[in-house]
Amino acid sequence: MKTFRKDFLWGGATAANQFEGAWDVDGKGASVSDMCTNGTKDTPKRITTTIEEGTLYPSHEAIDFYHHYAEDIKLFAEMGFTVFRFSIAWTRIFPTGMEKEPNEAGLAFYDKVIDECRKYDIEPLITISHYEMPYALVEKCNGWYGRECIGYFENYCHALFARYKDKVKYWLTFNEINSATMSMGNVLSLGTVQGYTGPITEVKDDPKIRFQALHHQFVASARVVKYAHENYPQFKMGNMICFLTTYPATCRPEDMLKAQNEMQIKNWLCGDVMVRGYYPSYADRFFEEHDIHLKTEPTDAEDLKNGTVDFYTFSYYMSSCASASGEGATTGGNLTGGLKNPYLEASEWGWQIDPKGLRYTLNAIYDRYQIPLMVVENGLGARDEIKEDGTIDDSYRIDYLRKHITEMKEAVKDGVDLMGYTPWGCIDLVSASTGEMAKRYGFIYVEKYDDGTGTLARRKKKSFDWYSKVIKSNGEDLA
Ligand code: BGP
Repeated sequence: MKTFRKDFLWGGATAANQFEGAWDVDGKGASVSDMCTNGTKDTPKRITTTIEEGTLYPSHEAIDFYHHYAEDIKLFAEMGFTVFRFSIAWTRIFPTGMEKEPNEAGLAFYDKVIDECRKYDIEPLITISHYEMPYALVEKCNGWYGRECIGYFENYCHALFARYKDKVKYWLTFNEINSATMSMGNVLSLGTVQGYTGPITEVKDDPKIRFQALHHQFVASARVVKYAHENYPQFKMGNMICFLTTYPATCRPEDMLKAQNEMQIKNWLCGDVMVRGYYPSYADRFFEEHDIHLKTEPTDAEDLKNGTVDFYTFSYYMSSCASASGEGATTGGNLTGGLKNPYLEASEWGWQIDPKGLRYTLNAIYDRYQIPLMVVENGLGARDEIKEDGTIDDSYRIDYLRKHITEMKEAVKDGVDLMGYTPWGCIDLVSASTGEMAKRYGFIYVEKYDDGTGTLARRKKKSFDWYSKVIKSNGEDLA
C-alpha cells in the first residue's frame, strides 16, 4: 500500500502581513492589510483610507517575525520542517508597487530568511502575493481592476526571481486567487476598495469589477509562470486555491445541481484557467447571467495557454452544504459560509471540521488535473491557554491535524500524487478574517494579545512535540 513519498515536504505556512510586523521599517510601503484594523468574529474589521491615530492595526507589529526570524526558523527546524511556506511583502520590495528599481533593504531581509531556512535544509515555498497588494495601487487604479497592475506585478516577480534564483525552487503566484470569486476578495486579494473606509463586510461589491480584476491576475500569473519557465527551468510554479468543498444539502437533483455550480464557480474556475490555460465552458453562462463582459487584449488567450502551473496547491479548513432554495441553518467558513452539515461539528468560529472532506477534495482535484498537489494550509483556529506550569495543552489541535493527515494518507492510497503539507499558522499569527490574535493555529504560542499588548515571547505547545514525531516518522506515527 502506498504511503507518503520519501521526499514528502513537511512544514508550516505563514503570510508576511500576518506575522512580520515592521510594517514601515527599512523603506516598506503600506499594503492593503496595513490599512485594516482589528475585529472579532462578531465585529468585522475595518479598512481605512488613512492610518487613524489611536486605532489598532494588527499587521503593524503582528508577531514581529521581522526581528525574530532566526529564533522562529530555529524552532521550525527543531520540529523537523523540510519546507517553510511564507510570503514576500510586495511593499518591502516595491513600496508603492510602481517603482522601477527594487528596495535593496527589502530584498536583503528575505535573503536572510531564505539563508536561515537553507542552513537547516528547509526548502522555502514562497507565495509571491498573499493578501497584501501595495495600497498605493488601490489609490491609483482601484487595485487589480487596473490592467497596469499586470506590468507592476511582472516587474516585482522578475526582481524576486533574479535575486533568489539559486536559493528558491517553489513559487506560488497568488494566495487563494479564487477569493476574487466572492465579495471578500475585494479587500483581501484584489484591492478593489478605492476610497472606501468602513467594515470589510460592507464594501460595495460589483462582480463585473471583481471578475475583471481576477482576469488581470490570471494574465499576470500566466505571464510570470511563462517567464519563469523560459528563464529559470529549475523553478516549479504553483497556483493556490482556497478550496471550499461544497456538498448538496440533500440528494434532490436541484440541490445536486446547485452544489455542482457552487463548486464550479468558487473552486474549479480558477484552477481550470491556471492548470488548463483557458476559461472553462461553464464560465460563459455565469458571465452572461451576471452581465460580466471581460475586457481582454488579443494576447491574453495565448498568455493563459502558455503560463500553466506545474503543481496545484490549496488551503482546506472546512466544508459546507448548498441547496437550491438556500434555506436551512447556516454555518461560517473561510471567505464565505454555507449551509450546515448535520453530520459535522464546528470550531468556535463556526468553521465545520471535515477531515474526510479533505480526502474527497484531494481525489476530486487529482482526478481533474493529474498534476502534483500540495495542501499548503489546514488547521484549527482555537483559543489556547497557558496553564499555571507554563504549558499549553492543545490536544484539540492535535486531534484535528491527526484526522486530516490520516485522510491525506488515504488519498495517497487512492492514488493522489501529494507533494507535501504545510499546516497554517505554524506559529501563532494575526487572523486574516478577523484580525484577532485569539484565533490561534500554531505549534508555537506567541505572547501577543488582541489589544496589541504582549511580550512576543515564544513557547512550545503540546502539538509542537507531536508534530515533530509526525514529521520524523514521515506521517506514520500519529499517536
Ligand atoms: C486563509 C488565508 C490565510 C489564513 C487562513 C486562516 O484564507 O490564506 O491568510 O489566515 O485562511 O484564516 P483566519 O486567519 O481567518 O482564521
